[in-house]
Amino acid sequence: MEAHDGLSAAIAKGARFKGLWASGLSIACSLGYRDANEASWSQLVAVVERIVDSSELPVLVDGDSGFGNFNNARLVARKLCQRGAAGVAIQDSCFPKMNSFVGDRHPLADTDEFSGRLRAVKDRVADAFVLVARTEAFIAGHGTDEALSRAHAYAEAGADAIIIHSRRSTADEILSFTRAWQNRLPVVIIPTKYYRTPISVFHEARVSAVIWANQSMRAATASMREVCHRIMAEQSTAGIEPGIATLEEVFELFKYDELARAEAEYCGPTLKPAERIVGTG
Ligand code: SPV
Ligand code: MG
Repeated sequence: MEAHDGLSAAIAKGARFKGLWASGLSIACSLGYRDANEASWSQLVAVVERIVDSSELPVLVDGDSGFGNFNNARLVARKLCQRGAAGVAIQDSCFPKMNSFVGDRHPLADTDEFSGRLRAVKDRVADAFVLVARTEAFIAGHGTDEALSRAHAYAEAGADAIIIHSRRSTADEILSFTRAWQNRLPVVIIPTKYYRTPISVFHEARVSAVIWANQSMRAATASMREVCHRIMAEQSTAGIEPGIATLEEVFELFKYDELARAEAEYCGPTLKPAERIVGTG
């Protein structure tokens, strides 16, 4: 499940998702940027740290195209690894990338150059850190042959899994890829546009993981917009109160009760609150 901050990560965990996708699009939106490499790698790393901390789940990070060449890619991968991410996905786009659903200009990186980017990442991170190679071949308008030859090259370069992406409203490109790929490496998909395809079809195609890449961010956008417009129109929050999370729910999500218990344990029962703060006890 997509997460773009500590809150969305904690909510996804509460819904029993076992792993998170630190979505470039959703993180860019939450920071007020466009998904076109406007946010820096250090901003991404800072957000990922919050996602990791607040969920304690494995987090696969959308590393876009690696923020430049092999050197930028291995630097950001190492930083993500140090901050506790479980892996990174790097896509074969040129820098600056543009979101896969925007416009028709999605130039692909040279296959050998991109393979070098992957090898550089693999050589720089811990063995357990997962490297997912993502091909944008279909997004760039190529066919299954190009997607396959790239995926094979990325497998040779040391990728642990492949993301195959499509912007069609049906899964035909994805299924044509999985048929020919024969599961050489695990396949990960992002059915943002072909969401009508039942999950059983992906199981049959031996897809290993499905990323729901931006639905929390879009739900938040719709909800925040509605609430803001209604408060402005109604000049009151009475009407929207029943439809929004209570403060108690929010406090529960972030375990405020644990803080009270920790205070009792570590501050000592005899200390008055002011003494706890200045540490005179
Ligand atoms: C993201 O969530 O940022 C992704 C998926 O990369 S997509 O927006 O479909 O490119
Ligand atoms: Mg992205």
